[in-house]
Order: sequence, then structure tokens, then C-alpha cells
Amino acid sequence: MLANRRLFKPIILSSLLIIIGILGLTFPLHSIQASTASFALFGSFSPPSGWGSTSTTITSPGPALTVMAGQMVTMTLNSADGLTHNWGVDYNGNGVIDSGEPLSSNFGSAGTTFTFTATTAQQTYTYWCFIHKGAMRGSFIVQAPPPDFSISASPTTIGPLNYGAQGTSTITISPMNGFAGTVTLSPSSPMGLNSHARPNLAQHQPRFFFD
Ligand SMILES: [Cu+2]
Repeated sequence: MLANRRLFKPIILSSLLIIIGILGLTFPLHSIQASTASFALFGSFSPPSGWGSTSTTITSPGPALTVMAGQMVTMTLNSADGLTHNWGVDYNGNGVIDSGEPLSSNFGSAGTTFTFTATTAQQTYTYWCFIHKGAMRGSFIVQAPPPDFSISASPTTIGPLNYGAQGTSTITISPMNGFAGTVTLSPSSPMGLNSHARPNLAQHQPRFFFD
């Protein structure tokens, strides 16, 4: 019985040392869903044919529209020539509108409003009036959302530590692009360690423990 316990303890301790020694801390830049993108477009099939942000600035191709991946997009659409048009984005580039691709209702001089969620696939697509096509097109550009904050750890590795010893890494969160929201951190341990948080809200210094 006594011999068994002596044999068992060193095995547990050495595995703890290895686990703590490879506890690495790395973070990607993080983005949170951006607000809605809003565009006004005037379409015309009659010359000058194309799209414009006003009824007197119609060009072909029309204005390039840039949105963030997965962003809500609101289009305010008007007919500059009184003809009936629609507006949609050809995600798969096959020249026709397919199910799953955004398409407004048909509109004339009274105009219409169309809201949709942009694809998350970052790429440049073509928007069209699918009634007239031809000159009635423009670029619809889906970009990566700008980061809201960066997060880093110093040092990025803790340990190796002796059993019962403490190691400290300071996590720094820096807002970017005017971000003023809240960032929530929580501990998780993929290596069989227990993790728990002890918030110290008075000093804005929450602490996470792994043991
Ligand atoms: Cu049209």
C-alpha cells in the first residue's frame, strides 16, 4: 500500500509540470458585427444607362458598393427614367439571379427599400438590374470587417512551474476603430487543468486560475 502511493505521486507531479509548461496564450484579432450599411441608388436604362447615387450622376458601371462580410445592407432604390427596374447581386457570377442571391422587388419612380444580409464570403461581385442588365451594373465588394480590438498576453507562455507555484501573464485588450463595447473573457483549459475566474471588478482586474 505504502509502496504503491510512493510510486503514484511522482507520476502525477511530472505530468502537471509538463501540462503547465506548455500552457500557451495566443489570440487573433477579434471583430464584432458592424452596423448596417446604407446606400441610395438611382437606376436608368434610358441613356445615360447605369446606376448613380443621385439621378443626375448615373454612370456605367455604377458606384462600387463596399460592405463588411455578413453586414446588414439597406438599399434605397429609385428609377431615374421611370422604367421598372430591380436590383440584385450575382454571387455565383452566372449572370442570372438565383435563390439565395439578394434581389429587390421591382420598382419604378416610386422607388423601394430593400434590406438583406451580405454574404460572409469576401470577394468582389457584380450587382445588376436583372431586368435590363447591360450597362445597369456595378461592383459589390465584400470585405473583412475591421477589428474592434486587439488582445495580447505577456508573457505568452507560463511556466514550467513547480507544483503549487504561481505564474502570471497579463492580458491586454486595446480598442481599435473607435470600439467602445464590452469584452468578456473566460478561462478554458484544453489540457485537463481546472480553470476558474475570480473577478475583481473594483480594480478592473479579473484573475483567472489554472490548477
Ligand atoms: Cu433596369
